[in-house]
Amino acid sequence: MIVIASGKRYLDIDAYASMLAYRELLKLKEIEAMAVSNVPLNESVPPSLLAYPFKFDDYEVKEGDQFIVLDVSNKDFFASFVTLDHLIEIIDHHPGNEDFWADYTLNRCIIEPIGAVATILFEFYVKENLLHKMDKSIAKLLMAAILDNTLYFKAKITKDRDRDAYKRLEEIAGVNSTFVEHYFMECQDMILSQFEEAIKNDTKIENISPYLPSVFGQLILWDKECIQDKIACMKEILSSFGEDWMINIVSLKEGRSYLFYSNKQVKNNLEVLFAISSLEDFILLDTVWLRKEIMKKALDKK
Ligand SMILES: [Mn+2]
Repeated sequence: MIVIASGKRYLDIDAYASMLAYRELLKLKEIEAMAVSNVPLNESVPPSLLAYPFKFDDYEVKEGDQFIVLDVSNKDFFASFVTLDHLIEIIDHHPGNEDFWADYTLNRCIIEPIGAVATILFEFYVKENLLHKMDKSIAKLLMAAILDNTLYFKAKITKDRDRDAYKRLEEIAGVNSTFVEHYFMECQDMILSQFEEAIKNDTKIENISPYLPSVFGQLILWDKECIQDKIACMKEILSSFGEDWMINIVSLKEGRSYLFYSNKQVKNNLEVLFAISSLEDFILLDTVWLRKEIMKKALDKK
């Protein structure tokens, strides 16, 4: 049996959608395969997508099964049941492990900088000339994955291939532009319903640069307005991690990042880093910045 797998801690919509799309593609080619995971899904997979008629298989991995791994290429993070001896394929977009796999003989190993693995899966359907047979629900899952992993095409890793794939998937799914807001609002609702957990799960504590506090949180929202009455609560949660903190609130609808901070010292450092000054109790950036991009800017600053 061919088993399609992903990571070992949690799966996001890119892994989820790509695994199901790959299984369905193999089915169209009359190759039997199972999409298998034993870990939770994160808040990028909202209830309406889980209600689609495509789900993971209830399958127990057996001796001799072969593995295709998607959206992860660091072997230490592979699903626990994956064995390297029987690994046949890796499709990923996280850099860093290309050299390791260069020494392995796999049927296929694609690790490339692109917005989403879902885009690569879309391209597989095109290559196999089976796009006309793609189910509408699979198209919607892949669309959600591209939206999430490219942050609505605003993340710097986004390629034209992601935009092209999305456009063609939109036609197959037969949905209009409200899909975007609907998807991100549903993810936002999941974040709000477990607000403290969401902040804790996405806060990094690490000394990176004199320009940044060691506690650095991030929330990716559709509309920053939705946390207006939660700001005090958010500050309290972050203060529990340390005296100096900041949080990057991405507001996708506006295409901007809001930086909240613990005190004047942190504020001053951020104003120097971004060459900006603010009269508000936050710093408003004019585009979306991801935490990893802010970290890189701080590291590059002499
Ligand atoms: Mn991904």
